[in-house]
Amino acid sequence: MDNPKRYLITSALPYANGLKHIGHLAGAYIPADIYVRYLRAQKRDVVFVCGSDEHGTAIPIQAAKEGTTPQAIIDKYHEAMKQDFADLSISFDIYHRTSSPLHHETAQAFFTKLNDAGELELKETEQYFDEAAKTFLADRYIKGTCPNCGSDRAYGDQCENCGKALSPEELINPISTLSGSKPIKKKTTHWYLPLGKHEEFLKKWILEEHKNDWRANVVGQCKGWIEGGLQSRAVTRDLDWGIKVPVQGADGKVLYVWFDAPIGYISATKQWAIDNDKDWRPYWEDKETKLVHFIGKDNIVFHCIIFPIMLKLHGNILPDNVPANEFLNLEGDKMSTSRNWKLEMRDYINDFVKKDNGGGQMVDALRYYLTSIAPETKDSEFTWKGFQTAYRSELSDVFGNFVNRTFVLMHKLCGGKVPVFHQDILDENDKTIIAEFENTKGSVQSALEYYHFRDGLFQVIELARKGNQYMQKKEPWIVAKQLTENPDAQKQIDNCIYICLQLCANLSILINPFLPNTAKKMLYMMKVVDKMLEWENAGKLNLLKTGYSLRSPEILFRKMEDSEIDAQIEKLKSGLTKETNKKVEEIKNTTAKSEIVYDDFAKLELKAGTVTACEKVEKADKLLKLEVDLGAEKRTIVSGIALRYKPEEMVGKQVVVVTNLAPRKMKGIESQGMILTAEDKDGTLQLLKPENLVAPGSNVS
Ligand code: B3M
Ligand code: ZN
Repeated sequence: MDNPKRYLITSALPYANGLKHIGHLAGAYIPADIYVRYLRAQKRDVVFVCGSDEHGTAIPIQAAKEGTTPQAIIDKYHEAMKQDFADLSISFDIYHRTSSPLHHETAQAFFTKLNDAGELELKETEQYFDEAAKTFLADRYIKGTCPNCGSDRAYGDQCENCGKALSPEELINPISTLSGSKPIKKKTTHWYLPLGKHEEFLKKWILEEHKNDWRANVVGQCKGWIEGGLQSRAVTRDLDWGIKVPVQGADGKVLYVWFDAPIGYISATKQWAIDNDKDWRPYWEDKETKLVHFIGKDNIVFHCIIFPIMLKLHGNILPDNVPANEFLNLEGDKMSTSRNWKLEMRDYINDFVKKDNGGGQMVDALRYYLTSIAPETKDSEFTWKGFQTAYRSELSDVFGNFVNRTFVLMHKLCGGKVPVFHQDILDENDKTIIAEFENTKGSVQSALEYYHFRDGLFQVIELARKGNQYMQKKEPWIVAKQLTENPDAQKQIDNCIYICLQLCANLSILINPFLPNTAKKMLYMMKVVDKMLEWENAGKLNLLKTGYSLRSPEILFRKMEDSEIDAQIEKLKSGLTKETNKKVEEIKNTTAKSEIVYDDFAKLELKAGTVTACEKVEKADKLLKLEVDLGAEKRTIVSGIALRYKPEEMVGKQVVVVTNLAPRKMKGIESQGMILTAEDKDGTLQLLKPENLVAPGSNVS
């Protein structure tokens, strides 16, 4: 789709049943984030949604394993995953959750619309039942041998080994994962989505219209499905964890997790719209929206066959592309949770990112390596040595080195300022490298438009490499020794440094979607604002103005020691990763912010105020709307304290308000400040207030 009006970008909703590993990160999150950052730099209208998938048998199974409730499991992992993504600079516009009331309503309404339109079939069948556990066995409650690949890690919905989607009836030697017993068959009634009815639509839409612009692996899988004959799929389950089937008499039945989860993209968009006072509808209803789903290959059938049928029946737009990735292996083997052969995002964050002091260079190091080995067309492999090599020989020696040399020489040979540009003495080397600015912009752009992220990244590194070669040819440090005998010497130095500086500015724009923290650091060195990173600036030769003084170079990529890498290999081999609960606890405690100086603190304006009126905010369980008297003025503030305080108990209380926070709309109400609270370990809130009453408007410091 050329020039769409707006973009809606989704990353697969991870199950809230455990921490996620770097395979997930490489498959569905980093590529989406690169694409979104690129679109934002182009000033396109784009919304990037994700959230936790909190239903399905995976959740109660994990709860049983940990001896707790499904609710406790989703609360714990939702927060932890959200933090992991934030720590790795994945810039969702919203990270929602499917347990939210808004999602339940949305999914139920979706089901009802399809059911009322006669698009679902109600069928009575015999299904596997566990007599000991007194439950029907769906999805992960039943396992057996895969009829496709023979693996014994096949579940009632999908084979873990080959990824094939299955139904329990297809399993060879099925057993209950709840009790380990052999199940019996029992009658039950369910709603089915007849996929077969939509075969012609799918053939035309995927195998004809998208056969060239979708990835070959995606079209290939879809072809296999369509040609294999599309069976009706049950969209409900006999379970007590999930979204209730909104039909009278359907007690004990919930929506199938793969029916509700993709609808989670829609409810996330709705919540984003509420929070930002926008309209969600055009993103799902207007044909000029480009919808792109980023997923791993095991989710292809759901995103390319089942969900599109649902969307079509419901009157929504269809995805324009589904750039699914293959799998990422680790040090010669498949990643596996049960064998503890994996690198969780959190482990990387703890071992590398935390030691970074907030600069994000190790975040970018991981983003770099995972993009450079992205399994775009076939499975690929993460190795620690490969990580180290890519880091040293590409990021540090090529990119970091070019930027560093340029800044050092600019300080040494041009007085720390952007030199004059002398058009009259440009030589072939100058002209060639200048032409590369435009060329690289074009090639990175087309790589990104076609979801070739590794290629796009290589183009950027290639440009930095050319920058190094250019500098090597020009040797300004040698020319500097000829200042007396060569009348053009200073001019030549100026031109070289001028071009290299503009190249640095270009590199920051081009690298920004991939390595946003590096781009930020470069902005700081160049003393320019975020606006320079807008894509339209790429290719320009005058981004930094003559005479402008720039900062000293910062180290973009620190040294990486062999010992750090050896320690990781050792840790992986000995299975020494810390137990999950400890990690989650750490995440909670150490969302600790990095150190700030007094000036940072002094930016906050804090005042004591008295609440003069208070009411509940409609359709928001947690929010209260307060009127606060701050002496010279009154402010409206929306605060998430409704579960702890009743509106009537708030009136007359004093509170501490952050008064210079930019106003923010919540549920359509503009909140003009924030109230400070203290939160206990168990989540109980307390207001922070002066010990004795003070005059409204008193400064707090
Ligand atoms: N939670 C499966 C997975 O994490 C599933 C994705 C849902 S996307 C709507 O692989
Ligand atoms: Zn299989």
